[in-house]
Amino acid sequence: MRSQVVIVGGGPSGLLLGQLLHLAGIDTVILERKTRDYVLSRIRAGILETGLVDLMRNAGVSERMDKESFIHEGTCISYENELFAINFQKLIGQNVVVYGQTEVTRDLYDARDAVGAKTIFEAEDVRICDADTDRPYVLFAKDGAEQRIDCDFIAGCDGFHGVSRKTIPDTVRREYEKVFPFGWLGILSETPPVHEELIYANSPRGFALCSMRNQNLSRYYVQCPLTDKVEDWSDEAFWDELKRRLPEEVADKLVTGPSIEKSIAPLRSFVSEPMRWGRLFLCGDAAHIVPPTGAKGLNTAASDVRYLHEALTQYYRDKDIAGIDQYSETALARVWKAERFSWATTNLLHRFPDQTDFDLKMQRAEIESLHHNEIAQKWFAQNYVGLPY
Ligand code: RFL
Ligand code: PHB
Repeated sequence: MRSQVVIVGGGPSGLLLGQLLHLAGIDTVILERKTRDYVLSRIRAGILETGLVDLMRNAGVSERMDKESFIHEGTCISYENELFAINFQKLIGQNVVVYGQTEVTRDLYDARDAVGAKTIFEAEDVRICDADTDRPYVLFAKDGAEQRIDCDFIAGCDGFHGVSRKTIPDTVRREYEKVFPFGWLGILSETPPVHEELIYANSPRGFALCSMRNQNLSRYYVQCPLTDKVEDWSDEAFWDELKRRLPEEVADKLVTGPSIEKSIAPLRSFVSEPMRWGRLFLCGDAAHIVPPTGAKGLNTAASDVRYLHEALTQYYRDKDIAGIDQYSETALARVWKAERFSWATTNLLHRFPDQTDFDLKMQRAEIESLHHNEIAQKWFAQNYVGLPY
């Protein structure tokens, strides 16, 4: 088999890149380790920056998103019994969009089917070979038989646990990591959201987040110890804990119901440099992870996709390698800013096991400055809606 670009990983990064390259006349094969149903069963991001919304439109996959998504002009933060709003629209004239990652992924799979581009599911034991030469190829097993695809380039869009990053030799690759000493327990429930905007709650019992997918589908999270297991948490225990972390006026309005999904995610900041090695390019979670507090993971993956599809298009259309040569540096410059915002909001809103009284006072002073200081609010708003590409 031969393809101009092999994309390893059929998550949102790989699919969006595939669609944009297809529109530029560049052929791709996507190799996905799992089944399509499995990929679509993962409940993840819910907030899209305008940059990602625009990319979906450029990729011709925005029809359902434009109809079914919700525009949020701001977000709310609570501490102690106080709730305040940060209005992005008033502060900087921009919004974010509520539309689940599952829906983004579904729309992209449907679009890929419609154009007849090749996706191989349950591709096992993917190996990226000779990426540092002019003739790279990818080996994998499908139904027990080994297959080979020769290509010009490989896009490693296979997430944090994928093989692409590890293909870059240790002598070249440098990793930066911070593992947070807690996780997020999340549930999805067919109940109306407690508030029209998201609420990020700092409470003495730990962080909580009230989010949503639509008017009858809510997504809630509570900070929990890494030792907790999903089985330890009944729905009742979850709702009780959530209520205790919200201001009374909010907790009193919370509509509870059975969870339709419940999972625990660890929190981690991670960046691997460089994002290019020869003809291999890393994209999205394969190269970097953020704690979900700033809603930056999928959005940062999208900015990588934007840079990479432009670089590859420039290469094929104009025989110009400038974009390819600059990809790692350009992508990383934006990645580190998103890392900083995600790390800062995580520090601002969570309880840490070793936090001193002084640390708590600092946290409170910073939240108060977000509450009352327009410059602090503008900084938050600019980062939350997404820094320019
Ligand atoms: P993904 O989604 O992990 O997809 C990678 C794909 O690669 C496949 N794969 C392989 N395929 C072939 N061979 C191999 N060896 C392979 N190894 C892996 C996997 O099966 C998978 O299908 O990475 P991608 O595409 O880079 O997308 C990244 C996003 O999924 C991620 O950044 C976000 O979900 C993060 N995130 C959020 N991001 C936001 O922008 N806004 C949010 O509101 C937000 N909320 C969240 C989040 C992540 C969360 N969790 C669970 C980590 C909330 C949570 C709880
Ligand atoms: C979500 O809706 O899943 C969500 C929203 C905002 C975040 C993280 C997750 O910061």
